Amino acid sequence: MPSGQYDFVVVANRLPVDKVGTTDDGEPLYETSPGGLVTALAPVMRSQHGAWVGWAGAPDESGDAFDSDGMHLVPVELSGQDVEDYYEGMSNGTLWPLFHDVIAAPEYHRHWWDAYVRVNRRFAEAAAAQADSGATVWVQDYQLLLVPAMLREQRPDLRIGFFNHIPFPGYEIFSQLPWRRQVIEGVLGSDLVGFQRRSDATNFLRACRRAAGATTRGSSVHVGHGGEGDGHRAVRAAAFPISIDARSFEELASDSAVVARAAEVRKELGDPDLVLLGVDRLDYTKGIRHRLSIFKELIEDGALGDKQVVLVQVASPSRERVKAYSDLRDEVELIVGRLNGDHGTVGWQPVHYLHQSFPRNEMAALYLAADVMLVTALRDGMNLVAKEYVAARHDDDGVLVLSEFAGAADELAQAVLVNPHDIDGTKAAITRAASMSREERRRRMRALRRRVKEHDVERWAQEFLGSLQGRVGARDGGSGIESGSGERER
Ligand code: GDG
Repeated sequence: MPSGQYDFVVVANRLPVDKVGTTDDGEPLYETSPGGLVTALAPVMRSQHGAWVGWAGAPDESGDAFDSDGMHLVPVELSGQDVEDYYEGMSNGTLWPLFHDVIAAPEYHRHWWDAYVRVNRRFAEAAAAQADSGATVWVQDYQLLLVPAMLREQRPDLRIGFFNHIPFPGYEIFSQLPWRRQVIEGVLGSDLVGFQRRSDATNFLRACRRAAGATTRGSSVHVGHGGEGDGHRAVRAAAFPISIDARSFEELASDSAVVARAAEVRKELGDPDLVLLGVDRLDYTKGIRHRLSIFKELIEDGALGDKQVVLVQVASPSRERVKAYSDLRDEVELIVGRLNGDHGTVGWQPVHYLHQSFPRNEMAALYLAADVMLVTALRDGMNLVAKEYVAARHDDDGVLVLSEFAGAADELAQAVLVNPHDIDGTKAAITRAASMSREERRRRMRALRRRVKEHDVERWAQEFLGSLQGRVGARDGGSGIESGSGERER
């Protein structure tokens, strides 16, 4: 059994860095890359001195493992064809839309699937080579659904956890996937499977019964047909809502330069009475089009009174080579152009659209400058932006308008919750947020901040890993509540 030297190995599609060039000595130059997963895991990795296995972000880039920011990083090479078929294709053209309730139509291509299997095996082999005997391996997200079983096959000594950052759909949707059984069996190579919401875990358990003919008991899935010690295992599926490094975000937003920048931002916007803010990757799941249409109606109705209002929409570039994303960009830019054209005046425009990525301190300044934060996702695993907004508001001010379809809605009950498909309801919610008394804003924000600060990313990781490590070698003791089986579809 080959074994490496790391007791804790994270396996994720991306390494937590981007190659931004080469030094004069020909050494690669890396920069920390943005994104939910990195934001969440980097602090945990640093404190545990583990290894991180992932793609460096550029095709055909081969390279040796290297250390960066206290982390041992192990690049997995992807060819241009792998990027097209495994990443842009199967991951972002099939699984992403399928798992987000088919907001965009998933495509099913056998050569994408073949590439997905091939690349997942590559990640599993790289992780197996890093992990010490009995190590804990934590596999991340929908690009690597097959890795747990591939890893277990090679290294039955490992503890394997899997965390799904995006929603897990209901079976009526999941069952579209031609490879549904293989995907479920891949994930079931884990000891523990984590989801953002309880409803995701419930959907997964049902898929285990229906697609793989497994028996479940409470939150456990029984794998294998033999008795105890005969290849029989219990896999647990449960919710572990991810969070942010709330303290460091609060500190950043308290920095006097950031506070001053927030005031400057409002000034640069023309000192409006009301600043609305949206911050998203430019993704069809985030409800940006719905938000813009709702904002347009609010302006046309005059529902916000005489207030001079601006909407700042940061739409950071994302997956631009996938057609649904380039189409979305065109649509959003058309809507913004029309809205500003129809309603702007010389010296004032209602929407400030920024198709750019900003440094973290600028994001914190934007959060501080916004009276109302709009998170109107149509489907979202968690949505870290909602939590960042709350963490940044050390002044106990600002109102969060939050879609009930974002995982964050399960925790952030004091936000103004909306169904973004309900145009009138969302308009009313924004109007209410805009006219909320200082006292109510403070009361709600304090409760939100308490929640986010107590349930930060460190706690998320501790709870997941604590639960995973507590389950080493566990065999099902039959202490569950309910059981289900025989639902298998042929
Ligand atoms: C997936 C799931 C889940 C965005 N633009 C800039 C920037 N960002 C940062 C935000 C935030 C992160 O990216 C986005 O996180 P989200 O959670 O909102 O969304 P996804 O990227 O879709 O993440 C999601 C997450 O995984 C974690 O499990 O919550 O549901 O879809 O941190 O601040 N950061 C900087 N500049 C930008 O322009 N610096």
